[in-house]
Amino acid sequence: MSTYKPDWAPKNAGSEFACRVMTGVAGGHDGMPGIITGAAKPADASKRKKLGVEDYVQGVLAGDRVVLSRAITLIESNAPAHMDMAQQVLQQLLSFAGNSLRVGITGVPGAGKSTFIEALGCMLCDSGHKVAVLAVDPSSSVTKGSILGDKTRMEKLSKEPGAFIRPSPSGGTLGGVTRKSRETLLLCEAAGYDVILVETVGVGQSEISVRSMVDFFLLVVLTGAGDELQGMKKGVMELADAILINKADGDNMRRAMAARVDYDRILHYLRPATEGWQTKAYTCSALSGTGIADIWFVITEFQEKMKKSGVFNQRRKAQTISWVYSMVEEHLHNLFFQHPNVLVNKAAIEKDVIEGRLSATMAVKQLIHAFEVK
Ligand SMILES: Nc1nc2c(ncn2[C@@H]2O[C@H](COP(=O)(O)OP(=O)(O)OP(=O)(O)O)[C@@H](O)[C@H]2O)c(=O)[nH]1
Ligand SMILES: [Mg+2]
Repeated sequence: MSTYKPDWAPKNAGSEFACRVMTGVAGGHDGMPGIITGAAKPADASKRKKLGVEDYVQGVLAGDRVVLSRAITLIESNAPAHMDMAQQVLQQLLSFAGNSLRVGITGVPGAGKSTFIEALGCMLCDSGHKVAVLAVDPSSSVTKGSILGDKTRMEKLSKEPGAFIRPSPSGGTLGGVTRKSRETLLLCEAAGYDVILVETVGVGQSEISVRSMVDFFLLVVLTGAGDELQGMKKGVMELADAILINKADGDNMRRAMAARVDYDRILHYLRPATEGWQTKAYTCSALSGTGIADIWFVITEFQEKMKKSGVFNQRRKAQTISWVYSMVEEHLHNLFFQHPNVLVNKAAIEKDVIEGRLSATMAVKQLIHAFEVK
């Protein structure tokens, strides 16, 4: 195995400088499928059996995690042939999807979302649930990172036989990531996962996107006290079905309790995210596990109440329909902005608008005309 010196090693350091950076583990580790790094390809990679639509469908329905992973990879592929096959697989699995509780989890970086998911996920696996963890992270396509890429943060959960963890797809646009995450969610449900946890980092658009694919939306916050409360966008709080003040432990305990009162006061004046449900603030320590069972109780109470009132199913139907139209919109948007006639005329029309020779409305007419002429 090759090694090299870390960046901070003295330039002329010899072998007496004991620190080396080793390449990562390539094979199966801790019961997880191997992650292929660099040249270290497992011998059977090229011989891996090609799966047909029926193999995918049966494998997913049987709860085979390897087939599920491969089905998700198919869903994530941008190659036209794969997309076609992925849709055939999805179509057959659709009637087996839907039987889960979908929970979205958002919050600023470092709020403790992953630690919380690990604690909650392990607790649920212990009580017989099958838990899938997904991520929506449009920024990862830029940074090439992934919010769930750091396996060490969910080390315990990844060892649970009842858990399935999938890092965020690198899909480019948020629309692409959203489609892949939604379809992945459906595949996980067909594979028998009855709790789906979707983590997203709090960067605006992705929160709205996750809200639109889950039943319950949880906002994880920290006690940065007053400033954070001031800076927090009202919009984000209005998306949440519960606000969870994490790191309520040690010296932070008292501040967390105070923050809870502050949040509750503000929530009282905001429009709740779900009709017939009052969003409230709670505290927990994802690290020690205090408060995890309580927030799960809140989530299941929500599920029970909303199913009874019909809001649960109504929301799911509305989410699916609005997903259809948002994909139509995205498609039309791309058709327009990639149309050669639009591309040719755009700059001149913009110039005329900026310099006051053309009204905005007339500009629209000209652009649409450019788009429509054959
Ligand atoms: N004291 C204390 N530390 C915590 C708690 N929960 C998480 N942490 C620590 O906070 C840091 C960030 O936790 P993560 O779970 O990675 O946070 P995250 O929100 O997933 O972060 P991103 O994925 O980067 O957005 C880690 O060092 C955790 O150990 C908690 O309840 N108490
Ligand atoms: Mg995280």
